[in-house]
Amino acid sequence: MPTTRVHGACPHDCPDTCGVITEVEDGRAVRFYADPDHPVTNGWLCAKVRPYLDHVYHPDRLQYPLRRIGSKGSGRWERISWDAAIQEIVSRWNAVTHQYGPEAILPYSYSGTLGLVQMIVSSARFWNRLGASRLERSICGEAAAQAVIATLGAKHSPPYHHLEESRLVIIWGHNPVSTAPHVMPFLRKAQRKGCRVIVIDPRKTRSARVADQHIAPRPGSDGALALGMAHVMVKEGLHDEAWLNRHALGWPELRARLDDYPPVIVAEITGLDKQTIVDLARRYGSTKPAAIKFSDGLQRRVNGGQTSRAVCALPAVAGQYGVRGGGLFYSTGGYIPWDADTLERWPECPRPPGRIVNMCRLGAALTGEVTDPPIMSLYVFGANPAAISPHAGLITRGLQREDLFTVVHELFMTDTASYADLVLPATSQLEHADLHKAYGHTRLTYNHAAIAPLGESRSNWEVLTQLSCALGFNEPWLHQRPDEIIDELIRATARHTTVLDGITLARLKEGGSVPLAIKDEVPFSDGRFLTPSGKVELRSATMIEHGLDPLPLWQEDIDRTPPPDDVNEHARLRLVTPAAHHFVTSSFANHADLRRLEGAEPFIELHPDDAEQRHIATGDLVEVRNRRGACRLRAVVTTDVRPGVAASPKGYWGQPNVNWTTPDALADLAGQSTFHSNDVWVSKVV
Ligand SMILES: Nc1nc2c(c(=O)[nH]1)N[C@H]1C(S)=C(S)[C@@H](COP(=O)(O)OP(=O)(O)OC[C@H]3O[C@@H](n4cnc5c(=O)[nH]c(N)nc54)[C@H](O)[C@@H]3O)O[C@H]1N2
Ligand SMILES: Nc1nc2c(c(=O)[nH]1)N[C@H]1C(S)=C(S)[C@@H](COP(=O)(O)OP(=O)(O)OC[C@H]3O[C@@H](n4cnc5c(=O)[nH]c(N)nc54)[C@H](O)[C@@H]3O)O[C@H]1N2
Ligand code: SF4
Ligand SMILES: [Mo]
Repeated sequence: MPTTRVHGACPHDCPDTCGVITEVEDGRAVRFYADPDHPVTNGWLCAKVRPYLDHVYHPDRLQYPLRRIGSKGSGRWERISWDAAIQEIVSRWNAVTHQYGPEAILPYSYSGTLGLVQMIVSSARFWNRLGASRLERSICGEAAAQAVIATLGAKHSPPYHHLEESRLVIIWGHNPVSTAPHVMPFLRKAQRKGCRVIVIDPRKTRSARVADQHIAPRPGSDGALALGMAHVMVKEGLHDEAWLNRHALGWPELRARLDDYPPVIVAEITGLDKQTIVDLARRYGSTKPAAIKFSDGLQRRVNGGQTSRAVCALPAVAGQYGVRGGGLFYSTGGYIPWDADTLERWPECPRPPGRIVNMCRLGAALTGEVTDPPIMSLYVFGANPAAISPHAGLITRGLQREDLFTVVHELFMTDTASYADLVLPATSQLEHADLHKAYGHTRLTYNHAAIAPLGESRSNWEVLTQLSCALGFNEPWLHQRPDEIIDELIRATARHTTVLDGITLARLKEGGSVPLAIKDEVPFSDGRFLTPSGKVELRSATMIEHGLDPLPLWQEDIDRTPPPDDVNEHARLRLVTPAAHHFVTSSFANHADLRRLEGAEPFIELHPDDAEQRHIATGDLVEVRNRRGACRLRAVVTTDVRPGVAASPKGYWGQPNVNWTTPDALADLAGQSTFHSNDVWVSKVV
């Protein structure tokens, strides 16, 4: 039987965006593996995606549209046709629009796939034409992104392989072994050449285990740590005054601000030894090239914007921006600014951009915070908010509203889908075409559909084109095929950037990944930054516009929700809920094998001191709660977390999980989520 090899891209929310190959025999995918020619993927996939065919052919895949016949969440469904499903959506939406206007409809999508067509365009055009509410997409890393853009002008990171040339790498609030695995071979090579890797994280992560040093500050204290390091560097003359005078805006003011962060004070704030702080500063100030690598875990908290600003200032203080192997490794996501008009089509839409709803406050929005008009219909795709968005108990309450018409387009019967009125079956990455850029490297990868859609499943864009037909939206840009969209976006974007020079749809479709035409691999090596001043903006007018201090500073990271009435307020623990190793957010948590590897039951790590005070031992079932909600987890007693800090991976679903406790308060910047600013009370279930 002939075997076809089909090139594609891993669609999951991961900076590595691996190149993949699917082998198809007789219409069935039989083998799935890494593209050996992709220089970052380098022939291997992570533990999550290696068994991808189990995901594609999972027995629980939804195969046809379902309509609810019992009460919401009762799990009783009837099979209906696509025509009936589309007709029902259109008639319900017409009624909602007639009574409340189209802004009463809210699309909710995020990172089930990062594809250009199936996520980015599918989250924009159709909804703009409809005049629906817009979603503020701030659940993941907007505070860091806006901090980086305000300081440097763009999310332009050096490539991973430059880390090989670093002599010091500080991995700050980031866990690449799990979340960006293809960084690790480069780090290991650097370590073999004598580079020191330091991980700063309140818990001993997999990355901390393979580092040369692990520093565990109190959660939320990193802004003070960064400014304290700068304080020591200045005091000891380890900063680069000449570089700062030439390339930074606001250095004299920041320098004066650093007086507030002497090591004694920073030691108190961070819970670290004074000497640890001084040594870290000396090392960072005297080792070149020195890189700081951070991601988004650090900033998912109330002070996340200013914390990111403080970290972004350090490479300037050390004169390390524009240095090969030095600088800041955050994200390459800014290299392709997709042409906004082609993507969104606002100019051709009948209504101007309307109301925006912050995705981090979905529960509140569904239960009364958003009025005029209230949200009367929710359309979810590529997201699982009932399990993975903050204050999930409140979201669940919102989803139970009898007057809310909810459509969920999914591969699986997730916690969110289980409360829908209509569930629509979605294609997997092997069943649709798309284009993928990455946020960890600078290659574009075309994903060919390898197999026919399973059952009656349809891609996101296909469903939206069908809704366009049924609603009488005749604009050609709502009826293009994926390739036409990709082609048009590449051409339109190439008019205002040179990074797409020589890149065409045809070339992308040849298979494999195509590098962007980036002239200088070391961002900012010419000393020019993409900020309004052309300098590193240590003092930023943009921050003033956001209502923040124009200079980085540290403020206490507080969970403002009062404790439950019946607890000892001093017995609070700070719960961090980072990425699981074997899931991508809540995707894959329904795979028995991966779940077994992660821990068959959801668990919480507690320090022995905290466990003892609560008479908790490893294996005990504990209740984790606060005023927002509660969940039950298995205790794991370990010194991997600091005293006063608890940790539990995000992503488990099927029962109330950690997100029933996480806050829906917003951070200091960009409406960012604050999952980790979470105080909980933990007790043994007896
Ligand atoms: N395996 C796997 N990979 C993933 C994901 C996944 O769920 N699973 N998710 C993907 C997504 S959506 C994203 S955004 C990225 C995120 O990538 P990362 O940012 O690397 O992942 P997180 O685990 O969210 O956070 C990193 C670390 O921040 C630490 N942290 C929390 N608070 C603080 C603090 O106050 N100070 C310091 N110093 N550290 C702190 C946590 O303990 C955690 O170890 O990963 C992507 N990759
Ligand atoms: N406690 C805690 N919670 C967190 C975080 C944290 O650090 N702590 N991190 C947050 C972060 S960084 C992020 S990015 C969010 C991510 O949260 P989400 O974006 O909601 O991601 P997932 O939970 O993976 O849900 C994606 C869903 O999309 C479905 N899907 C996959 N492909 C497709 C497709 O092509 N079409 C359709 N229609 N569906 C598809 C999958 O089956 C899956 O159920 O989670 C956040 N939640
Ligand atoms: S999740 Fe990340 S590391 Fe794993 S295959 Fe996908 S892109 Fe590669
Ligand atoms: Mo994310």
